[in-house]
Amino acid sequence: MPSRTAFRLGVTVLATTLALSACGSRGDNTGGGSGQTGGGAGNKTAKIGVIAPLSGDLSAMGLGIQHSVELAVKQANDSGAIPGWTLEVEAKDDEAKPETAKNAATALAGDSDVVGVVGTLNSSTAQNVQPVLAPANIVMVSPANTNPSLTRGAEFADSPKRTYKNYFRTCTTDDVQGPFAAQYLLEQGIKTVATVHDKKTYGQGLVDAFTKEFTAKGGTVVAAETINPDDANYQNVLAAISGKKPQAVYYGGEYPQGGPLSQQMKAGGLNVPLVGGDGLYNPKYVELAGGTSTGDMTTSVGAPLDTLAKGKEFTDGYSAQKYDQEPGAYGAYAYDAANAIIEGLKTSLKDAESAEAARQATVDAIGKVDLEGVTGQVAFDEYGDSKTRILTVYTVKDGAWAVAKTGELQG
Ligand code: ABU
Repeated sequence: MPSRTAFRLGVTVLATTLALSACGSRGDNTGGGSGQTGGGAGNKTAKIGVIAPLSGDLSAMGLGIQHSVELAVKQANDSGAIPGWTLEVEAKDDEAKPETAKNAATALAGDSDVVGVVGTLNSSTAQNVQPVLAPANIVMVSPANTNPSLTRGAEFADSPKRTYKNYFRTCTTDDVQGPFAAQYLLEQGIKTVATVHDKKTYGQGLVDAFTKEFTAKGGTVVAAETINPDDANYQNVLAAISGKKPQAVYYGGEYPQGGPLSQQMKAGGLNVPLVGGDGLYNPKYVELAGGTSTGDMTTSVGAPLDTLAKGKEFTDGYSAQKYDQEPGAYGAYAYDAANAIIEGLKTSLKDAESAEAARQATVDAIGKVDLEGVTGQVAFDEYGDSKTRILTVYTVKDGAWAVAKTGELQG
């Protein structure tokens, strides 16, 4: 992950840019609204929508998604990637709420210039967006949804069935991520854990996947608890866990709750690592968890950017735009998602009269995309899942996330 300081501007600047974005100004690089980015390659317009949390406590991740799409679109326009067409980004703030996400999808589906959408961040919001974009034949490529049911249905383990033909994702899934974490903890000699999740689609699914592998390989779950994500105090849950003396707490959820949970664990005397998934992988986790978070762990999708062939090119390009937020865990995945759509548009817009007329052809084209992206190979299997399934374990060291191990799930 690039350094925090490289992308950080003051709160005043962020507030100002968010206010500007609410006006939907063109050519901006802020949270929300419509914007032409880059030189403009032609006189017909096609829009790539973004649906992500652009405000609220997950905006550190959501804005990284938006800006990474803006970067891909700018580069496509500057290079004249699609002759006769200029691409624009139409970003919608879903506030990490399923109902708001549904409204965002409805607005994008009603805009005849929209030909594809990058998003969402949350699996719970994706569940509301999929049924809106599918009948409109708008391709949806998520950089961050990791719940397996979104591509393979509720019976994904025993009887996978593709849910929506217009839905794809560039990240891997929690039925890979949870077991990867379970194997890593067992390798480290951690044989007893307590689990906690936030009752959301992602958190619950991740804990389920972790638990299945951890117990199958000889580990024991000594307590299984849940929190309410709107709560700030987790003492009741911690009281239920502490007496069971777990060697670690495995948390399914995101950093706004995971950070304080870690802080309260340690303050209450439960001095064991909190371990979680990609929803924790943000510098804000360490800020919220505080100085006692050293040794906490998370898995996140993909290999560290600075180890990837195109990682530096991406971070240099992103830094040059002076966006108000770093790319975060999903920036490179959003950039690859946008470029997958752009690759499809090279075929679908070629002889199209309008963006709307090219929607179905875009869905068809993206299923065949196979390109070398920042995160690795960008190509999709028969369910719309990424063919790239690499994960990395990070641990908190010296006040920041540090790489512990990169690899693929074994067995
Ligand atoms: N993948 C972690 C956060 C997003 C989600 O809900 O899937």
